[in-house]
Amino acid sequence: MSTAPTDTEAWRALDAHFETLRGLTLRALFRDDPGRAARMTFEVAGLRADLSKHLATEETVRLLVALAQERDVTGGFDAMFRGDTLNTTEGRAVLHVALRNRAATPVIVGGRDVMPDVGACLAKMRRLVDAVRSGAHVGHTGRPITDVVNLGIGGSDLGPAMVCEALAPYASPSLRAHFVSNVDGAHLARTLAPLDPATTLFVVASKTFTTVETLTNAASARRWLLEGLGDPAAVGRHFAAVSTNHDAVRAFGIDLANCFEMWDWVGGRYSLWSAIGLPIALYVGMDRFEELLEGAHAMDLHARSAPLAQNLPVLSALLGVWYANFFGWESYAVIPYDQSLARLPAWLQQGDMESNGKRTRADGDVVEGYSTGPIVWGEPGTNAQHSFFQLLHQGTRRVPVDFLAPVRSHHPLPDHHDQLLANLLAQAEALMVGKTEAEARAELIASGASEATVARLAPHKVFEGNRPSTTILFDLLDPRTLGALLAFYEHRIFVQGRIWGVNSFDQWGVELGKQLASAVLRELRTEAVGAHDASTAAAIAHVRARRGA
Ligand code: G6Q
Repeated sequence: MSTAPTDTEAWRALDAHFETLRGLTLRALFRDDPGRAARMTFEVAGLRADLSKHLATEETVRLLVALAQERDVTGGFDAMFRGDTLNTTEGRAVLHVALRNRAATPVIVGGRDVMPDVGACLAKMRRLVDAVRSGAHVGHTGRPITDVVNLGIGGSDLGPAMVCEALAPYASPSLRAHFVSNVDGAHLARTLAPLDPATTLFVVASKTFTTVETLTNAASARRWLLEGLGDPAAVGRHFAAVSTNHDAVRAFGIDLANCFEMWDWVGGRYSLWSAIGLPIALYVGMDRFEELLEGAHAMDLHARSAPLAQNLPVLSALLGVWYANFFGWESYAVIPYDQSLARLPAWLQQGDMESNGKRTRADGDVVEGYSTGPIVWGEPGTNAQHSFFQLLHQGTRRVPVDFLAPVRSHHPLPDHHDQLLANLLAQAEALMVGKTEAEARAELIASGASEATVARLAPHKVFEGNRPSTTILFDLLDPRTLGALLAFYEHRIFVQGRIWGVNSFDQWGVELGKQLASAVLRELRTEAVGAHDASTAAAIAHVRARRGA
């Protein structure tokens, strides 16, 4: 979608509409409209998403949907699902949805249906997964595999790591999953310290197989394995790879029989549904992995076919645009009341900020007069309540929140889950209704405070309220539900990118980091001198001198 969204009629109407809403309160919206909660709650693919606690009237929603129409969000979904080259700067289709196309209807890229390749890759994954989990695939010394270590970074790490943690209740008790991403040697060394090379399987996950962090970790992992087992032939039974770059995989010494296919039409941050999900499948089994795909597919069907005004990812995305662009709010918090979703904010941070953190539009023009992707952050509740919720309740900044929780727990210890849910529901309500000065005074008086204490403390106990949130509840965090939840966020990102007119599928800012480090690395290791500012040059000289010392 080219052109600026600010040039649309709907944007101008939203600007004018925003002015009419000054003084709007959520308390009043609920008081005046008994049907609001029911009307703005959506049940999709096992998720129950309540969008009623948002600063939006029916007219706001109507205008936001008109914006989605003007930006042709439906056409965007059609183009994505059809395999059009949406990633224009890299000349690629964007087809993570094909990876979970459980109907296997043809998806044509470059004149060729990609679905047989997707199916073949899943079948190959199943063979290795079943063999490892059944004990048929043993290590070099004949012992079964007990530990899988994924070596990958960014999109080749965050998704699988997050999903493995989330689906731990479904894991085999005899197989552990570990994730090493950072080139900081501590990450690999600490992970390997308690492991036995004879029972460890490494998965080198790198779409390009050129990422220095991953290749450095893989080389050290291979050394560790060979030191432990003493035979170069051991690599064959202890290393698998996921990559588009088969030559580099072979050159590393990994048998192509253990190399799993990736395609350039899958972006790294959208790749957990591909063989990048191999550690997930090893950890929870191939059937569970396919259930994850099915959940995502259910959300795909909804995103593609539900009318815009009933479309959950579309509406959630539009509310995000409403806050980012009309209220000028810069961040967005995601708070899972579920410890096993602890890594969800990190995964979403990459998905959202790497996709929509852009200041050049897809048509090549610089974004002017509006902001694009917000800052995404979060931590699990209730922990977050004891750290940054102060700012959410009483800070000068406004941060819309997504609250997430399962109604039932995999760990039903007496009291725990009721407390968890009660906290979530109370927090969402408190953010919305706040506490007036009169209410704060009344509370203090009821507690027996003196007149002077009431006067002194009441202003500090005022909560402005009117702070919006979405609450997403689901029955249990199972693979299907998780798949639907993650696909919901992916589509939300897509819709926002479409509104803002950016290419959500390239990442030149990440590429820059890869180039910059290599020049400095050369200078740290040799006498080479590069052209740097005085501060960087001094830091390089300091490191060289200290290391020399
Ligand atoms: C994701 C990004 C980035 C990428 C990593 C790892 O969309 O492109 O996070 O996933 O840089 O890349 P490789 O998989 O090629 O090692």
